Amino acid sequence: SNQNLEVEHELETGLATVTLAKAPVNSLDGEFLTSISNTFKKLENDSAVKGILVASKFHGGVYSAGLHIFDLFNRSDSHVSEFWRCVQEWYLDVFGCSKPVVAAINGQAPAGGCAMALVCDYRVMQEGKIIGLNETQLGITAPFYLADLMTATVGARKSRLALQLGYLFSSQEALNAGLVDEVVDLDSVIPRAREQLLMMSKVPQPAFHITKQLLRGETMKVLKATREQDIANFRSLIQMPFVQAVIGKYLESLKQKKK
Ligand code: CO8
Repeated sequence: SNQNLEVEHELETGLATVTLAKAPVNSLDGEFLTSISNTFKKLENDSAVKGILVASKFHGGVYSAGLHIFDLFNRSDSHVSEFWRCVQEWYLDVFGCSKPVVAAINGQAPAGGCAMALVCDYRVMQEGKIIGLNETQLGITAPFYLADLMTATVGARKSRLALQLGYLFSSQEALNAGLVDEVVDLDSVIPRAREQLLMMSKVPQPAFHITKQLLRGETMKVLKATREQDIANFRSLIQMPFVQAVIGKYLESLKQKKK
């Protein structure tokens, strides 16, 4: 554990809780993504761990505000490339985790925050929050491994509309679309997520692991084979002056909101 990430182990059940604790909004910069990756690598290899719950320290506030936008604004090609490599690594380690993983979405979950929830096996969300892949609103796009996951989760038609518009769902809309599995009041988010995780952890684990691998292996294989191309695609989009201008405006609007 480091100060941005708390990991607790329940000895009797084998459940681990990963708490995202990077103030103020769990924005995912390269270092934070890497510490999440490394934590998942350890949990994957620890045979005492039977399941992983992912929650935010900012209970009732923000689950994760997504990628750290400052890593996308006015940065060198090499910075953007290395940052995107961390995003890929994070995806491979969390999406690729063979153990049951449940998201306790106890706050807002735009963009990468939604991605953090989508890579899990089950999602319990707090009522009255927002979730979605709003990338196009920032002038960028969700990579194929995230867009495909959205489609696999909510179906082709809803995914197409949501990705094109960069639509943010309310908790209730997310439930109706199947983007999350349950919507509950704040105090029930973590207990319900834990109950579901406990149930998943009791499925005979080799069967669980193989099934997860069966469902996710193809995406993993394609991403592993196309990492450099994916980085080059993202970098060339992000470095367009027009896109930089959109991101700059978006950062301005985040600041304006305060006044
Ligand atoms: N990165 C960096 N800083 C951020 C981010 C962010 N994503 N979001 C918020 N902050 C900062 C704010 O600027 C503010 O800073 P300061 O206090 O210095 O002014 C502070 O965090 C608190 O933010 P708010 O005052 O806005 O807090 P609220 O509780 O009112 O709102 C929200 C929280 C709803 C999360 C709101 O901040 C928000 O909408 N943020 C932007 C969310 C967003 O659009 N993120 C997109 C990032 S791009 C992305 O994630 C692409 C993913 C691609 C796929 C990756 C996986 C494969």
